[in-house]
Amino acid sequence: MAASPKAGTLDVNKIRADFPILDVEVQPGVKLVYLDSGASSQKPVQVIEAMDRYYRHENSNIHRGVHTLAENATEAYEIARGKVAKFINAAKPREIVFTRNATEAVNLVAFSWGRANLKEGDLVVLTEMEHHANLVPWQMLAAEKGIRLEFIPVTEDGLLDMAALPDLLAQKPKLVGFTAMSNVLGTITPAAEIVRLAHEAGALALIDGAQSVPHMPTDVQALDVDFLVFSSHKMLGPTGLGVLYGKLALLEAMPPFLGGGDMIKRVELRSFTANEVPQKFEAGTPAIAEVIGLGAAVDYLNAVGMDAIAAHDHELTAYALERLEEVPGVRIFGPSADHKSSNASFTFEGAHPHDVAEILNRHGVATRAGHHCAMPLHNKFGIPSTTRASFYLYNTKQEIDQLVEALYKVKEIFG
Ligand code: 7TS
Repeated sequence: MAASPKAGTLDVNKIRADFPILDVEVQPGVKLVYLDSGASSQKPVQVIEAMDRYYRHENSNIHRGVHTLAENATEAYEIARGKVAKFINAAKPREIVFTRNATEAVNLVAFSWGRANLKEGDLVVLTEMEHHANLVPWQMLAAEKGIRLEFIPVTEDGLLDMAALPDLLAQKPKLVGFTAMSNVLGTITPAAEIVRLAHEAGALALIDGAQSVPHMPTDVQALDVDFLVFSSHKMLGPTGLGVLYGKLALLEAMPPFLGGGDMIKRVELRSFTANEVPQKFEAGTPAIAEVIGLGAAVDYLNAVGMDAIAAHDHELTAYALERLEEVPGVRIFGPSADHKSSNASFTFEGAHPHDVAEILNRHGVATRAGHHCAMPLHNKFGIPSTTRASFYLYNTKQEIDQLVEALYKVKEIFG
């Protein structure tokens, strides 16, 4: 297990030893430089082993059996819920609902809370830097219910234009939904301030924490946020699992989202009574092994320390910006290092972002090219796509140097 060093001084070598995949040679003699954690993080042995142990020794369906395995599996699942609750400082484990991913968690809010509480003409405020996950569900609801959508603009330097917020809030929105960290620009948005202003205007606040929760400490009570969504797979946990945090009173007042087993107390042929929160929102057999894996991921992140991880990821980002700026033809998107973390998206003059990523890959450097599920944001900057390098606790400055060296090879090819 990784040591618990002071903030900003991670023992990265020790951490790297916990991630078997980092030793993979992507081609003979070319070791992986994984700079795509913004899409999905790698997994430490502690997570892999927790899931392996579960399948070898505890595997059973939960909440339904009286036999020992079923009881053990149920207990392990609920212990993991408690760990996730504590990780974001939720007041109660019941405020944690497990979903398939962050995307499904936003859909749950839109189609449970939104359908029940919004009517034609009601306003939902989002931002221009949202991932499609916090955009399309609201567009679908807008088509269904006739609600209106407005957007906090993004400035040229990749910040939210907070000066535009008062006018939007004066229109009395019912909900303000925004990302706490942009998956393209890396921008860290002023989450606590936006939540406070939303509440003053009588709106609820939803934070998309898919990028922020893995990279910085999160305290839902200090934020006073109403809903927070995030994904296990971006924070060292397995895929197929997301989290919706909601204030208990809100979750209790919301109708179910998906219907079926586990989410009911009683069923008649033509009617049902919904179960208590959170089971009300966890229809069917959940991702049991994945929840247990996420519990192990949370243990790992806590052992390293979220303050230390935040400091490390920020330091790498600042270093990456500094190094990328040296490369002629590279244009970096997003704010200065003071306002961002964990990723750097860029274009390269004369080379398509996909070609850049492809040449980087030849040198073992895994990045991502495309619109990163934020097409409106790319449109805003007048570009169809970018190449994105993203960083996490196991990355090093030396890997960023390798990225930059490989970019000079791109330059040789494209002039
Ligand atoms: N919100 C943000 C800010 C994200 O970055 C992502 C995934 C999601 C929501 C959706 O998460 P999911 O687990 O439901 O898919 N972002 C990315 C990315 O930037 N590249 O691949 C996935």
